[in-house]
Amino acid sequence: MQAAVLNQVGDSDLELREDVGTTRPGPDEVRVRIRAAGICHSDLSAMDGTLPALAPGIIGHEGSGDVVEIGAAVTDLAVGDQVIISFVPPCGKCASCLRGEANLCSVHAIAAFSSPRFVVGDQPVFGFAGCGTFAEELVVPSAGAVRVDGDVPYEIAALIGCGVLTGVGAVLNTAKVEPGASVVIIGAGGVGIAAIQGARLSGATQIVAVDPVTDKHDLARGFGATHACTPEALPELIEKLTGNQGFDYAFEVVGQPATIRAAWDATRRGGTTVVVGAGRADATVEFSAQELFLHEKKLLGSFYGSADVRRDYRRMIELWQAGLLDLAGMISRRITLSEINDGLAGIRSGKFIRQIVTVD
Ligand code: CXF
Ligand code: ZN
Repeated sequence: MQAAVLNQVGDSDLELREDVGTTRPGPDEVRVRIRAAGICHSDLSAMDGTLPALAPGIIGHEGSGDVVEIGAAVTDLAVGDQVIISFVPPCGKCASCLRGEANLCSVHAIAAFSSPRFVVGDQPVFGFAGCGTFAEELVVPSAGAVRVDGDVPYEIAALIGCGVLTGVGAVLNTAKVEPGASVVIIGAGGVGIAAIQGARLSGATQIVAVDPVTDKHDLARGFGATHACTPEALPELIEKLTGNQGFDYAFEVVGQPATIRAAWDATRRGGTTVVVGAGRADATVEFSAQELFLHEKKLLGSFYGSADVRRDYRRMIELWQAGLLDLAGMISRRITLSEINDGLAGIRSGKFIRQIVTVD
């Protein structure tokens, strides 16, 4: 089959190969035919070493498709089921799952680094984050393929698998933004736009989108931002909208020290800063010992929207069906697997928020 292979971390392009295969599904695994995959900024982060990825590897962690084979012990999925791929398959039994923090289940995430599920020739190849959706097929634990009931286009389902749930979940699950709140969102890519939509859903009355790419300002307004500005213009807007108090909530959706610090500085005393962006392991952010206690701000991390995919994929679909989430509007363009490098360039330049790789 066809798949886009990262030969070495640091490569700026993926190699499209025709000689890629999957392993046979183990007892608790399924093989999925991918029909749509979204390109997320984290795919670039896997390629440039910001996020841990093994090479050679198949990149892509947002996707939807059909189950084509099930392992002997799989009882809750059948061949023909439409599924969304999850990069955190909840094991259901570990301490995190039992405490209701399924997004923090690391059982399958750790295993993904020791069990390659692709082959190129006779070489084992890993899928990024245990997935590898830039391929015609992949094998994942059954908990990493969540059934979609009803009529949901593959591309809409794919978006829910990472960007939408990460952004909307950060607002609804992690921060629990309340009606009337003031919110600033730093970074208006796919996850940032999803967070803007989450803030609108929450009834926030001030939603400020911050992005250096001015083309994204009108786009952000279309999804519910009440104001949009460049990072340089943010201090002026903090003054104008909050009388220099700062916002109730600041979401950082970039993953860099400067933007994390900017989100913190844009948060009012007693307010909440939420770090959604996926940063480097060796990048550090400075806070003074005094400001941490004196301003009583809450600093929250948000991983995968603090979500439980078994509950929240359905919730996102229902919000979309009710017309409360605009997911089709998030799709900047559709490409094929053979155009993947152009798609990656489109994310690198900040030109597109989400592109869908369609696989027939
Ligand atoms: C990332 C987080 C690290 C694993 C891959 C997905 N989140 C959003 O893109
Ligand atoms: Zn992602």
